[in-house]
Amino acid sequence: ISSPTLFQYLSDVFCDNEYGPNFLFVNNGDGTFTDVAQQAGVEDPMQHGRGVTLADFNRDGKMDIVYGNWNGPHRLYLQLGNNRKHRFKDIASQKFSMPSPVRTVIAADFDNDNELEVFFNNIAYRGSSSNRLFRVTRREHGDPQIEELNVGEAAEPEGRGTGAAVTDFDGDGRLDLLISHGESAAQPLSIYRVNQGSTNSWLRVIPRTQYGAYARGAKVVVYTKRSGPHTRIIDGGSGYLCEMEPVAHFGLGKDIATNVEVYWPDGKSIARPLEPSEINSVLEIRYPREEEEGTPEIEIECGQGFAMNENGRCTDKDECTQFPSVCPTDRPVCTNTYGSHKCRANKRCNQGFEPNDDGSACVGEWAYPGPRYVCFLRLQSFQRVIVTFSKLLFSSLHPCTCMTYCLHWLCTVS
Ligand SMILES: [Ca+2]
Ligand SMILES: [Ca+2]
Ligand SMILES: [Ca+2]
Ligand SMILES: [Ca+2]
Repeated sequence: ISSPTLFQYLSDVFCDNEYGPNFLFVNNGDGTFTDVAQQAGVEDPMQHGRGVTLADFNRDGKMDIVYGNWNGPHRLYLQLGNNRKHRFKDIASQKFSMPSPVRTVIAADFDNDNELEVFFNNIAYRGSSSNRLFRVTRREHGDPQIEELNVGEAAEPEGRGTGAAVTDFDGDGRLDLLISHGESAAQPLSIYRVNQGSTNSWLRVIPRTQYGAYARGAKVVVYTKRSGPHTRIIDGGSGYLCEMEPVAHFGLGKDIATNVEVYWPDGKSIARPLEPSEINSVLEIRYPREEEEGTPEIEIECGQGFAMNENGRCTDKDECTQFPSVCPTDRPVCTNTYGSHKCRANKRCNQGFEPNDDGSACVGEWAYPGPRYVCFLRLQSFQRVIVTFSKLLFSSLHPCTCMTYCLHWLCTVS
């Protein structure tokens, strides 16, 4: 899959390989590429990759990689690194990663609720194998949450699915799902429509090249009032044995889209505000003429946590630098985050831990909402460390049975 994965506009190449490690070729910008898959943690050398696609699940502007492995664990790699160091972390849940005879993988907002879904098309080649659907919900201070959804009739447990794609066939603003079958048995095509989210807003953006063709390799960012920036790639072909439409489809839920930015692979870019009349429509974006490239003449609203920079593009506001007294005196340590910032107490903690909000204890770096388990680690020296975990993380399991480093913890519900 070829797209601006690691940088603003240059196209990198990710190869989800069978029989051998994956490649992640970083575009050096001078016609050469360097494979950084191993350093980035996406080599996965023992698995056989099938469908792959890119999406920004946590809306931090960095593209994340999701792919299925043939009868192996499926991956959802969140991009963590910065411009110099590329690093990914697999956040796939147990259910999400469950091995299956997978073919195409699609990431799209099927119900236009603002959060992305991941669809796995499985082939029933030795007994039945249902297709599956997961919603990946962004969380402000934590990794996205993954939940399995009912895929309805599109489960096709006996389907010999070999490829799938999305587009809006009937023009109602909701993506429809097309699944092709064959290879090991002749079956007709199927097309599914989503029966949820009809009241949610949406926007479809089609960037063009200077010659009027679909701009493969372009990146489209839509800024919103409340849910931050939503990024889509017009990729050069994702899925498996198929290719997605060259359209950036945005589900907006009840949020309001304020402006759109498009980055072409040659470095050209454009930013312009969105009119309320343009919501729920298909927007064509021409390749910019010289004079259109600079700062837009009309004021752009970037939404909460973002501000317009000198180039007229929306960027994260560094609250810690811009407003040195943004944090209260009992939590004076400010850390800038994408679209927001964090304040914490001035307390020193061991690696992997951070002070809790009032600075009275060191807690694990995860911050989950909801009920919490308090775990005590009993070391030989009788040193006691407290860490809090959410119930979400453990679901029905005993809070300390599911994580290896938790084996020696004693837990109580706080
Ligand atoms: Ca991301
Ligand atoms: Ca959704
Ligand atoms: Ca539709
Ligand atoms: Ca910020």
